[in-house]
Amino acid sequence: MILHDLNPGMHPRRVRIFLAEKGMSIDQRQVDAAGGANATPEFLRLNPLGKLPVLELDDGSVITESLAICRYLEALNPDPPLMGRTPREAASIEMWVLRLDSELSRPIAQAFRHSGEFYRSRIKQVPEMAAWYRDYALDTMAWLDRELSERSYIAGAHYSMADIVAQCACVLGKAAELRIPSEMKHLTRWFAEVSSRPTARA
Ligand SMILES: N[C@@H](CCC(=O)N[C@@H](CS)C(=O)NCC(=O)O)C(=O)O
Repeated sequence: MILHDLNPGMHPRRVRIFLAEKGMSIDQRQVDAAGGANATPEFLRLNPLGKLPVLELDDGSVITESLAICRYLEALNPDPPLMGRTPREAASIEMWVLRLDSELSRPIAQAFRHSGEFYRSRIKQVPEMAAWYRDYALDTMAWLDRELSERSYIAGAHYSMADIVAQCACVLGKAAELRIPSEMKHLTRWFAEVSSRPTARA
């Protein structure tokens, strides 16, 4: 298997942390997206959307979408479980992953698209859009702060895929001029905790 990777990207980071938590190591190939390597015909054959990560299997087939890749890796390597130990736990983690993907990761990705250096020459950046999405993500953070006053991790007592999704979003937030406000004590405590895991820099 080969993981086609983009080191600074939020979605590829999800997969790298997931792999590290599983203790799995697979070949990784950096794609120079800043230099346009994800827009070449060769890369578009792997993923017509030109996005990373891409997992290329030994039979030449590919899986794209970070969450689908992690789902596949979880099935291959169930321990330690990151997507739930029971049907109830799995549903809860899935619920949080979907909530976080739409309510935190996407707004932060949009704030980054409209303010970050990487997209400056790629799209027409609208500063007001960046500000709007930052406010949206801040509302989500305030909600998460309340939720995390009741438990250690996003979906319960154990670190899970939901935490990986949220932590990768918060890492990208730093590059989009969006840091967790210090008055959000529970979210700040959670982010310090997940960031200190040995896998956080994967
Ligand atoms: N929904 C996809 C999103 C993938 C995505 O947006 N990847 C970004 C990096 S975080 C990318 O490849 N951007 C390159 C570009 O837009 O040129 C996933 O979860 O894998």
